Amino acid sequence: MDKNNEKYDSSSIQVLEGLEAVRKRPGMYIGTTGARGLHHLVWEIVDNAIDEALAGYCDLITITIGKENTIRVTDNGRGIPTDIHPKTGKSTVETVYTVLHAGGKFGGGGYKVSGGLHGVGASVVNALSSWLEVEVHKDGNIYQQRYENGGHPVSPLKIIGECDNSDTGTIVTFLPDPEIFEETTIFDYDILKQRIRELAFLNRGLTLKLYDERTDTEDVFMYEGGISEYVKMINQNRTPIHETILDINGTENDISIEVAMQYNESYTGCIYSFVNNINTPEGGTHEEGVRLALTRILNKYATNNNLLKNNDDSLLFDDVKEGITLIVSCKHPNPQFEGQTKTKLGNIEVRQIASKIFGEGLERFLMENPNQARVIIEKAMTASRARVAAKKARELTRRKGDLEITNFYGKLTDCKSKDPSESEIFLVEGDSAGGSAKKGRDYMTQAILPLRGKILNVEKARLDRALGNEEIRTMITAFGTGIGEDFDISKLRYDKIIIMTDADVDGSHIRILLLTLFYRFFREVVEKGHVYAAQPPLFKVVYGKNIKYVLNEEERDEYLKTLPENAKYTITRMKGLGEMDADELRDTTMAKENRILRQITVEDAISADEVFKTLMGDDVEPRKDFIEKNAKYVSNLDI
Ligand code: 28F
Repeated sequence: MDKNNEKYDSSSIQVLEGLEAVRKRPGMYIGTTGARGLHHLVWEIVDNAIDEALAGYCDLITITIGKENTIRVTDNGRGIPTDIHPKTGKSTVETVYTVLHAGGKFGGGGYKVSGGLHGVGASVVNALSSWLEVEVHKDGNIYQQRYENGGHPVSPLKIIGECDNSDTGTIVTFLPDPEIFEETTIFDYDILKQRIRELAFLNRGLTLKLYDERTDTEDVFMYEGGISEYVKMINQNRTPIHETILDINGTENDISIEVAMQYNESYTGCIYSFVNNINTPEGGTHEEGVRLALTRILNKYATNNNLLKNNDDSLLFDDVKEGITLIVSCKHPNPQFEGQTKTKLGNIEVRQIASKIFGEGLERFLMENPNQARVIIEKAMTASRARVAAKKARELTRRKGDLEITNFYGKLTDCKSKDPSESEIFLVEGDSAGGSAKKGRDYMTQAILPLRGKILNVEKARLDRALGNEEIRTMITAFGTGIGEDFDISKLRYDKIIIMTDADVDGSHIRILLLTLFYRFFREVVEKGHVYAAQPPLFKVVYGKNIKYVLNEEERDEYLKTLPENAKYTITRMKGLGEMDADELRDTTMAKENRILRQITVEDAISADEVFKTLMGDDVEPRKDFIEKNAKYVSNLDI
């Protein structure tokens, strides 16, 4: 590196304002004077050390929380220059710490890349501290200066000792002023730890240590793999669908782009972007460039390998996004931030640079790893098919106006009430159970929709085909919420959606399919607790005139214990829903007074989703294997 050519001289510092302004209106400089603002002080100092690391002179930064809630930050960089600054007539150290907006990023010179969204710098921290000390190790000397009561120097910068010539760096210690931070002056270890780990991911090879002298806790972070290790951590609780975490880097015109990504089995894409170590939740040109390239290159690869049948099949960003974990980190010498919260990168040149660097890297990866490429393309194509099917279902449900006339509700036997809060819909397996359910229902509040057992051979069907199935479409229409982008939970026509299926293989398949559908297209309905499983009883105990239905062996035995010793009773094992008559079905499973419903949780839906994917896989062997190995687990879903 030829960083010496870019050596600062002290004149690149501009003198702007006094520190008094900072103390008068701290919010203008650090946002709040609550816990957030307090922690912001740490980031201002750490950012300066990181700038020195980005310039290539520092590879170790330590942050220590003292017993009295002081903060000490050290780095092993070159040390802040100690020479006299021509404009201020004071040392550069004192200038940096007492002159507002002093720093490379405001002076035009300084660092190429500089972190810190606000970049207000060290002088603000000084202004808001009861005391602050800077120590610089440089040229064999140890320099020191102390400031008190909001940044007033106690004395000029002075030499307080000697050190080895090779020992260089900066040490800053400060105590936040309780008169400014009225809410709290106590540092939260986990807040610091979280961001420090993120900084370690974002700055490959940089070691960041965090110590807490209050509790004698420490954490050390260093990631040789940078953001690719970040992706690895995020995907830890998910199941990756291919082995390699792509790690693509490049630099053009001093703008560097780093992208790490890997797909997992989930349907939600997770894309994080950063500029100069700052999160950009609103995205911007760096993220746009990457999105464009991802869509373009996956389409190109799929087309070249004859994976797309016709043009209509082409993949949209929404398709290639499903299940992706992607981080893009851009380092830019002059970032322009836009948007509501100034967290969106605006520099237009970045879009093309990001797209080119990432696109080339991705294309190369696909060429070199055809097996992984296939898995990725297949995932996107499945998403694309589901999207098209959902669109069709949506279009059909949109024609709600003429529902009554065209018998659009199909086999639905609706309830009389139009008040969703008291209405329920039973999804019943099989026509014969459907018949009994219709007879046994409370016609005011209970709607019945029979689903034929064999409508879906789930093992062969795909989710998108299920959406095309007429009975499933009737169900979607009946819910009233719409699907996909039309989805609106406030339009749900029933407070309870009750799945009523047998505890056998067919029943289990229908349950898995329904839960998977709900999870993918009606997740909020599950999250808000509207989905239930009916629990038909397994035994009927008749004792004289008493008839008792019980769910399982355990309950049966419990009940039998309550009977007199030589009581004469009969136990009947109930077969299936289809074999119960209307009265039995009502008394045991449907009537609000007697029935026991099990509320379906998101976790249930996720497990179903996992099972579904395995059942749906193209390979028969792993599927068989799975069913055999997980028979017990699958039966847990047999609600
Ligand atoms: C614990 C916090 O603040 N580290 C820093 C340096 C190094 C240089 C520097 C800093 C020039 C224009 C200010 C040294 N030698 N850690 C830190 N390490 N500042 S802050 O230069 C001062 C800047 O504005 C430095 C040659 N060039 C730069």
